[in-house]
Amino acid sequence: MNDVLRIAVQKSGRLSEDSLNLFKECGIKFDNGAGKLKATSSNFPAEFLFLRDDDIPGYVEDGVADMGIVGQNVHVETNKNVSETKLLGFSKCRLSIAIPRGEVYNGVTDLEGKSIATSYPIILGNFLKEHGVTAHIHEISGSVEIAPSIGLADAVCDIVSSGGTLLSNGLKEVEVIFRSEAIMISYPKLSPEKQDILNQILFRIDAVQRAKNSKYVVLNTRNENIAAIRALLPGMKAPSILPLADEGWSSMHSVITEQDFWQNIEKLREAGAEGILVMPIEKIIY
Ligand code: PRT
Ligand code: ZN
Repeated sequence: MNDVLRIAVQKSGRLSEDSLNLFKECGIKFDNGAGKLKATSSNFPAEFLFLRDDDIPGYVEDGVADMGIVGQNVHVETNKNVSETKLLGFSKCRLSIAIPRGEVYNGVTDLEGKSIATSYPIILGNFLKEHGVTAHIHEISGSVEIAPSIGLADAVCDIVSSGGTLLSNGLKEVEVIFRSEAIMISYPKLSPEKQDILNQILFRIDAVQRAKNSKYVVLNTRNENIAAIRALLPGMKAPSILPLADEGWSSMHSVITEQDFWQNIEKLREAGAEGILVMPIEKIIY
């Protein structure tokens, strides 16, 4: 039987779109039509399971799924025995403690003896323990932010992204206790065949991620400026330099990170670069 890697992704929620795009950008095709619980790729040895994010670490620990994508918050909170394979850079958020806006806060010791509502009792418990604070953790599964206004708790510990939800519930963020992004987790005892398929996916993800951070830059300049411009274009190896039809002019081609490009754009122009074109790159393979 040919091996197929079983990949668990969130069925619908904040991780879904970026998780599915990641595989699509890697050229792995599959049909994730509405309501589907499972899909098989038509061009890669992979099968997708669409699940609730909280269930994914358990499936991966048991080997029902070989690999999965969840937030680090869910990975750490569920505390399953899985391998941490790769951070993916999307679904960034933080887990924070917040208190009613009108209250004074001088530091963690102010939480002593208070009750804190959260869906993350493990991460919160670890934080309080580390700081030697004893508080009552009130575990609830949703709508955590309304807990103080209905008298259920003195404070909350919840996921924050823009901060809008806290604000609209009259709360202020006082401690960031954990920072999270999407992480790829995998079954620790994959067969060599499945590990090989996973490695192929990781290779493709690296190529896509590298490309996302880079731009292909083409510019024209007088030949006497080439050395100065070259010093501003780190490139993958060295820039390609091609003569233009106009005597004494060349075009220079290079790949640079988007950040380097913006940092150097003024210097490039001062050094004599003209007609600068900046193009997206789809994949970079070293
Ligand atoms: O149905 P299922 O169980 O699969 O999904 P879910 O409802 O448990 O999770 P979902 O889809 O809301 O989030 C999935 C993951 O996305 C989380 O585990 C985090 O890792 C990450 N993430 C990123 C977030 C947010 N940003 C986020 N803003 N998860 C939740 N929120 C919520 C937060 O709980 C709060 O209610 O958004 C609100 C705060 O947002 P702001 O922008 O108002 O601060
Ligand atoms: Zn969930």
